[in-house]
Amino acid sequence: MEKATENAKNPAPAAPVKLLGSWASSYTHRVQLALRLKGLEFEYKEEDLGSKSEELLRLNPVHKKVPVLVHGGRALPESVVILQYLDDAWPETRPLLPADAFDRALARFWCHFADDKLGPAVGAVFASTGEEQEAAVRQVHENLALLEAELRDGAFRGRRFFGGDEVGFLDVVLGCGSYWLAVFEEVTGARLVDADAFPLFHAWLRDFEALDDVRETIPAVDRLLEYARGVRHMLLGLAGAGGAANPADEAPVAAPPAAATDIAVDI
Ligand SMILES: N[C@@H](CCC(=O)N[C@@H](CS)C(=O)NCC(=O)O)C(=O)O
Repeated sequence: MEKATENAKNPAPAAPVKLLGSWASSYTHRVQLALRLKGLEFEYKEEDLGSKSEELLRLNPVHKKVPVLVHGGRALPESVVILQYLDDAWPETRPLLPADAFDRALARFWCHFADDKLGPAVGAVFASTGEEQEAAVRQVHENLALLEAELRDGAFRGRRFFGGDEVGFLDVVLGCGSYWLAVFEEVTGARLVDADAFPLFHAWLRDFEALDDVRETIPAVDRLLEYARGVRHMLLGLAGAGGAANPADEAPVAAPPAAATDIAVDI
């Protein structure tokens, strides 16, 4: 990632931590929440994703995205990679991953599910209308049903949080993203998290959102709503009346407002 400079040594745990992020980015929220849960001090730098800083482009030349964690001068991108690093670098302060090897692997598996299946399905609801949106809503429901089954009879049975009595790695990954569900419901009119259909998932999300660290991390719903309305308007404008199958393919000619395309595909 960064070149071999005087900084290219393993940072001491006490070395300063800085986070480059964006206020509406759920990936940024994952890292902010993990840092808060672990009680780690950090400096936050807000990025304008419509006009990325030279620092961001230098520190994340591969994806040019936030979040990027800088620890002792060394830079690390990708939210899930960062979360794992936080646990590796500060193992004593509130581990986020479970202690058991199999449970750790399962948490990682469901993180992939969140990023590869659930997130894109929710993004497709946000970026479409009509029949296309109905199909995307069905996909969200199928994915939520899978999680509900795990909470009811599977790996997470009987737990308040995916991590157990307290939130852990998977809660952070799934939770920072799931708060968009209510925002997208409001903006699109689609019903995504029906408490009758997904009672355990619904209860989990309610408990997660009530935590002080989470409330400190997630922006006010009014702000998210305003942002999401603007992005949806722009996406549907770009995509034409029916909406795009994959908004990422509808690359705008002009630079979009901050993170406009990401919210739809990557919430
Ligand atoms: N897989 C990455 C996704 C990060 C991502 O998509 N970040 C968005 C903001 S939500 C971004 O920086 N987008 C700017 C761009 O694509 O130009 C992660 O988990 O960190």
